[in-house]
Amino acid sequence: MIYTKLNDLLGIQYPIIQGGMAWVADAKLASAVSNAGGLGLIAAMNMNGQMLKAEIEKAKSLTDKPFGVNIMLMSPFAEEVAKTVIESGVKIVTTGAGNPAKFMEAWINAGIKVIPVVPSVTLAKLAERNGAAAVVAEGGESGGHVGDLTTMTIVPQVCDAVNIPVIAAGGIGDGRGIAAALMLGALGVQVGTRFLVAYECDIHQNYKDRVIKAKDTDTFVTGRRLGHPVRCLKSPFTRDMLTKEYDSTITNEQIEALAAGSLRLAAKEGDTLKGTFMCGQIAALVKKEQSVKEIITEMFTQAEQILQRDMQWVK
Ligand code: TUI
Repeated sequence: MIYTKLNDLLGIQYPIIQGGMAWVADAKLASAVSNAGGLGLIAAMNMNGQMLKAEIEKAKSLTDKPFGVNIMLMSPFAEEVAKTVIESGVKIVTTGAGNPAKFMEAWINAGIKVIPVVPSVTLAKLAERNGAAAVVAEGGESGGHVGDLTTMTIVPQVCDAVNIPVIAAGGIGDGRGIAAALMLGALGVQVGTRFLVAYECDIHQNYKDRVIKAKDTDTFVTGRRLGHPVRCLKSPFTRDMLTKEYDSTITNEQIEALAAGSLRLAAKEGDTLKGTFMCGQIAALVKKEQSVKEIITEMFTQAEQILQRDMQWVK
């Protein structure tokens, strides 16, 4: 059994949290992860306060285990959903795509454990200063909004810089990734891409098929010019987006307009022509659909085997 301080901090059986994937992570996926012994997260990304409240109530009806909410700070509803989590009695909040400083005092006063997802040491230190219970140090191998550092480099640096628990994210898709994250000093992992193909994940089948077929080099990062780089699967549409980013005759507004709605089109409609399928670099390790419980137990069984049996290299 792999047991760290994170198990106690979050009240979970396995030190794994599910990524707060925009347009993907709903009450059904979050409750399945929590029921399987990890920490499930509802992504507030595209929801207003009322929608999020309903999703939280749904999760409460599906699990009696701890679960949390991920707040995407670039969302137009960020202020609104920041209040909703307090009103709905959510106990754990993770944040992404920005600095949560202005919300933290209110969340902490409401008894919420705040876990910012950070792409740098600077933001990790700031989060700790502002009272974060832990941080997720996320490398650019992740799907979705990414920073510049890799998981291999950000995790040990954040571990050295803060005294709160560090959770590693980015490129972790099996037990080897968990074992490696622990070796780097993390006390747990956040996993997104592998859960995309869970039976309990209600994205379009085309999305799951594309993840399962993906090879090592099938993702890249678009949106750098717009200030919000997003790792996604290569497709004629996303390649066209990238080309346009290098075209100085096209304005940022025109590129934003092209991208608008494309995340929803991928997740909900499975639109392979106009959709942006966010996906991490680990997709090639994801070979089949499985239940959340199978995914988590398989990952931890493999990690335990590595840590207990295989780590005998020093003679
Ligand atoms: O947030 C994520 N991953 C996401 S959010 C998302 S939705 C979306 N994003 C961009 C465009 C359109 C839709 C999809 N994937 N991961 C955590 C993460 N946070 N990665 C990087 C950051 C980050 C970036 C800048 C955190 C803080 C930050 O601070 C800037 C500042 O304000 O100082």
